[in-house]
Amino acid sequence: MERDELLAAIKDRMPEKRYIHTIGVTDTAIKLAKQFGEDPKKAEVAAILHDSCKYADRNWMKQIIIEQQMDPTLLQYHHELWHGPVGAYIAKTKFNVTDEDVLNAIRFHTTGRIGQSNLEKIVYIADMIEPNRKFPGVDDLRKASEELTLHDLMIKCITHSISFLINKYQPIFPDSFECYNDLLLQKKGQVKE
Ligand code: DGI
Ligand code: FE
Ligand code: FE
Repeated sequence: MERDELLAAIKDRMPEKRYIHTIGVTDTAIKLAKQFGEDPKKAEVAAILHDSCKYADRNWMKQIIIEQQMDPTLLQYHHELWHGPVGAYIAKTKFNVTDEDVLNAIRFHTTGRIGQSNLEKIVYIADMIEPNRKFPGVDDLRKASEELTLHDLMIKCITHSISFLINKYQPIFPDSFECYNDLLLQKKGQVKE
């Protein structure tokens, strides 16, 4: 499916504000993909579909997680974490997305994970820094997006997310910690000691 067709299909699944966020994420993801030498078409599809299940019924999502044998740990954590994995399932079954990298970018856009691809990083970052986002520190992240490597930018973004949750005494999903550790360990591997 093409951009306009996909956008029309997701528009009914969310309030206006979320649709505007989705367009912001899409444009930012395309820009980052071009900047970091990744496929802008893949970034576009993943970004358009990333929040398609943000407003899906909680019990229905729970059922999909169980039926599709997704990570059962998800059910122990906040239901906010379910719309990524369930969104990837809908991307595959309803929107006929077959590219595993695109599906993973949707699946892990909220938490990140160990061994993220560049496309996964791009969608995670675009979701945080798109122009409609307003939170303390977002301008610093936007500025960093013009200066840092994709790897260092991802470190900065996931550090911000984890710190934010820790400051609110929220549990952190294991994939997020694993993502953070993995990024830092990879970096350490590059440094000569
Ligand atoms: O869907 P968006 O709002 O565009 O952004 P998102 O998919 O990154 O979801 C953000 C929400 O998910 C936000 O309320 C924080 C929450 N979240 C992200 N990672 C974790 C988390 N909540 C918990 N409890 N644990 C996490 O690891
Ligand atoms: Fe999301
Ligand atoms: Fe989002």
